[in-house]
Amino acid sequence: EKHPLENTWVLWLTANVSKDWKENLIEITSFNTVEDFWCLYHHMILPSELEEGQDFSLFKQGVRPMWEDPANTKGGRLVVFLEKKNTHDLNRIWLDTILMLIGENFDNLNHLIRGVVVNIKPKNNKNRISVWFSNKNNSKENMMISQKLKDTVSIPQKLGFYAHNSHSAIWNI
Ligand code: M7G
Repeated sequence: EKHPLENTWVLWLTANVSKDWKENLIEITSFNTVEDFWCLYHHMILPSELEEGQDFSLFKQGVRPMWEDPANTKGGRLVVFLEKKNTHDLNRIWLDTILMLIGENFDNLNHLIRGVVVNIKPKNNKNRISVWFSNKNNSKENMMISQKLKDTVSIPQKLGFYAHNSHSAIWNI
């Protein structure tokens, strides 16, 4: 008997082939048990093996990994920026954040989380891992989730919280 997860999760790839960002989004697969997650994880390439301009996104079923999805229009994201050479933290934080999300490890606040994205940025930009939240104005709850993630996953970098499509942080931890 497999161990069911609370939610079904969908893996997306952003392929970086078309100029139209939305056309690059490809739904790869979904899972809803612990065993199926590990099976997928062991067959996936690591974030550090993606090409520049590509992203992985893991979102709850029913939410597309885009600002325009009705579940994201009020939302925001917690972002960790990683030096390109820091592939160890990139792969580690990606996996450990996924485990926190699919394991629903945020007490009674799990429903405020939509998913997680890893962006492999071109050129000299830093790579990024972002956790997407349902409402950017739930600052107290979003901060509690973010602090727990920072402590549990052990993220030494400063984290910033941003509205979608904005580059000025609302707060940092
Ligand atoms: P980004 O990866 O969030 O990073 O978006 P940056 O703006 O900090 O570099 C990079 C670009 O991809 C954006 O300027 C948009 O053109 C496009 N893009 C990214 N996202 C997540 C979306 C989205 O959700 N919707 C749309 N329409 N475009 C997006």
